[in-house]
Amino acid sequence: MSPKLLRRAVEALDSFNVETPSWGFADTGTRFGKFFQDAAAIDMNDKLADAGQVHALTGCCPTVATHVLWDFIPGEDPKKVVRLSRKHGVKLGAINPNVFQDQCYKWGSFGNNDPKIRQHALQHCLDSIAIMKAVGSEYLSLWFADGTSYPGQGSIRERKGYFEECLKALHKKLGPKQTMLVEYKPFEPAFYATDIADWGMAYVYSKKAGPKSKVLVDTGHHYSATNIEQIVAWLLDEDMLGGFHFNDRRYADDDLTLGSIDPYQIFRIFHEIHSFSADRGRMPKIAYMIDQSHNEKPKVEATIQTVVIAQELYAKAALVDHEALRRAQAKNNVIDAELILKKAFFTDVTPALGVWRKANKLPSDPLAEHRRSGYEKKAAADRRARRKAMGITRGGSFA
Ligand code: PSV
Ligand code: MN
Repeated sequence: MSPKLLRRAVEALDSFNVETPSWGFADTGTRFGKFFQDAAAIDMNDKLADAGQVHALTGCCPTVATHVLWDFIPGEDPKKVVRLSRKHGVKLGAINPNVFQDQCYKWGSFGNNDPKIRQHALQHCLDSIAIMKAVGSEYLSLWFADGTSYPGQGSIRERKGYFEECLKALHKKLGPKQTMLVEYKPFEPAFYATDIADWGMAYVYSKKAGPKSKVLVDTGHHYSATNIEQIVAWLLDEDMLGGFHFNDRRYADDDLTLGSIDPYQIFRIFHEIHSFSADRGRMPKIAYMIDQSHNEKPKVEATIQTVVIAQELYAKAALVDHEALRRAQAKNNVIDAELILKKAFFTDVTPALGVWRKANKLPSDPLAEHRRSGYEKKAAADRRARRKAMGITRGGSFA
């Protein structure tokens, strides 16, 4: 790696942070069941301790996304969670309202044909804005499970109208430095017509809601073969890209570790961002977040693995020679253009990561250091004992 490229990669790493999700440290599973890990977080203190461990080792995860119903105790001052996060060396990031879990949302939240339920969902989101204010968060991250599972079940246009109304009402209450992110997902739990199924719908809703609303791209929320980097490029060009939920997928919303299936795709996404920044002379403001739930991998390890691969791919994408690419494109030199991307993708950025970690007084191999630290073992023993004391039994017949 030439000194020039090394410098470029290190500079890119300086500007890259990624948010960890509180829910990624707790018990999760599939709809077929859960396989528990002793080290899984029990409460918010555990989740923030785990997030703190990831940040201490990687140096680029200073914030943690929270889910309102899973992380905040109703009636309790949210600042308590802020104090807890400080104790673990992290800050609170995006606030995720939850309008999908309560029984009242069987027929939807913002898309429900009952105005009382729509109002109830809206109030929860407004309460979430109050939490944002209390904890100093910049992002309200919205995902809706709304949709219909059978043709004819609901009026697609009427539901669209309900969504527009509610999102507009919500947008009105955002503070000057607050942004709402609208996430889309093609299916699940709705199987016929999800109310925000793709980036176009999220874009239209955001545009109608107001300038503080942007689109959130969850990399797992696309059909196979969707060209996600093209969506990213369009959203960037329209100044409508607000953030990412990173994960990888093979079939549906698999929540696999970023880059485990298709690292080149994530590289191409980052390339669009670097290319936009090279053309416009400014890096767009994007909230990079992880949205993964691990059932088989140890959760903290999987999160560290994700962060490290995200840094690697971001640094590799920073190495693309934009001028050479432009020249090749101008001449319609397809092979050279493609090879320019491949060259950056296949460059070993380990030296740059090493320099960046050393400069930031971080371990050269965060995953190895985590394993060496014995954190997982200690957390497992502590959390096993606490579960026992609390009378929580989660094992099967061999427990
Ligand atoms: C839904 O699949 C999603 O991607 C949303 O971002 C949720 O907030 C998150 O997963 C956690 O369930
Ligand atoms: Mn998501």
